[in-house]
Amino acid sequence: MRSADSIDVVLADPALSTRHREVAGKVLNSERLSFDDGVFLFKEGSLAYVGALANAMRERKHGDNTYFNRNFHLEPTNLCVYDCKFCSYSRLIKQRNDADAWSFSMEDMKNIVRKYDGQPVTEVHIVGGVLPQYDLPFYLEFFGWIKAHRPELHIKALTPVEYHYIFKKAKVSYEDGMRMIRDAGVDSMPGGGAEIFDPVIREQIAADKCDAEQWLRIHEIWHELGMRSNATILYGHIESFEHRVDHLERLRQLQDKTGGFQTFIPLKFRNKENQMSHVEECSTIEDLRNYAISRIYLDNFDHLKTYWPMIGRTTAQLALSFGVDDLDGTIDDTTKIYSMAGSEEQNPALSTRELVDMIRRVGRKPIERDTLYNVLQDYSDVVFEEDKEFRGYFELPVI
Ligand code: V47
Ligand code: SF4
Repeated sequence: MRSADSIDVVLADPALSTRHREVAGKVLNSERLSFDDGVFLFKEGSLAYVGALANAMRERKHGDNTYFNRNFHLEPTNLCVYDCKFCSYSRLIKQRNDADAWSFSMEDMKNIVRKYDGQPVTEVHIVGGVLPQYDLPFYLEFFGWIKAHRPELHIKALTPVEYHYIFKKAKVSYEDGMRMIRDAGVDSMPGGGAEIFDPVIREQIAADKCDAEQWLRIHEIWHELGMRSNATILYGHIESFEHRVDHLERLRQLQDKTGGFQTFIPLKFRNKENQMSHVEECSTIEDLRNYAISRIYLDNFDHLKTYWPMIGRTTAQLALSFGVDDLDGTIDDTTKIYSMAGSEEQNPALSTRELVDMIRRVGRKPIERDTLYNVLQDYSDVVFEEDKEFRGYFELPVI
């Protein structure tokens, strides 16, 4: 159902309150929602209601375009000096599971990059645990090596959590450190480490790493250098709806100031192999509501991404009708953080054909992008070799 039809159905409900109509009117007239509107949506917005509004906004911004890229992930280590309660890499969890610990050497990391020589990937996503040996000189050397080895490969690397740690250790300011990282070849920053900005909740789940102000400041400096980054939220654990809106509000304010964020990625809390296993995971309905309200509230973010290995392919497809316009990537993966935490996909890798197929099956238009959202290829009319003999199912074009 297209957005115009679904909104008509929702607004035709005579039981819809005046407040629901007022908030819907704001969204449909491209007016900004207040903090209270955001909380209202979380508390009183049914899936159909927030979904119809988010879909309208998604289609206003992107039509049916659904973006993906071809990337690989590199995690230097799954050991960490920090002790985030939700994380299977935390030092306390790792002491119990020494057998599956790894820490790659410089040469190991170069070999992982070399493995993709000649393959059509456009991005390497580098993020992992925090350890003293992965310091500023180590990363400057590694980034410089990647750029010399494969200059066109986009390096999306490290979060304010790592940067805060390595700059402090090297005794350099955030400003100088970010300039050094940029000059060494880092092209953009992924969105991790944001978790929940509220200090009380952050203290309980991610006590000792960089705080909200430091996370936001590092992104701000990066944007001031003319660079782009992403943002995330870790939701569905012990936070309240007010905490979620507070998180979105802080991001929206920084985006007003710098315009440097490209995409927002809600990350669903998973409860395996961590110190929060007693906390129940939220439902798929809550996942979709959270995507939708994020889309509606973050009016100054161009893109909303679902990270399919974490949420699973089916929910990722559903999310494309609840505000999401980006499916991340083919993600040939050495990543373990999500599979250990109980994500839907244990060996996350999808071919381009499979990703394109996932998007087409729900009636959207697959567009391959680079990390900065330049369009590389529109797959609307592309017929893959494997599909030539195959006729007769769902939205795949009849050949
Ligand atoms: O910050 C750790 C999360 C994040 C769990 O920018 C968990 O394109 C859920 O930020 N349950 C890192 N989440 C990953 C990340 C990311 C992923 C994909 C794309 C991009 C991008 C960024 O992973 C951490 C943390 O919030 N995480 N443990 C867990 N148990
Ligand atoms: Fe370390 Fe990041 Fe895990 Fe926290 S979330 S323990 S900083 S790897």
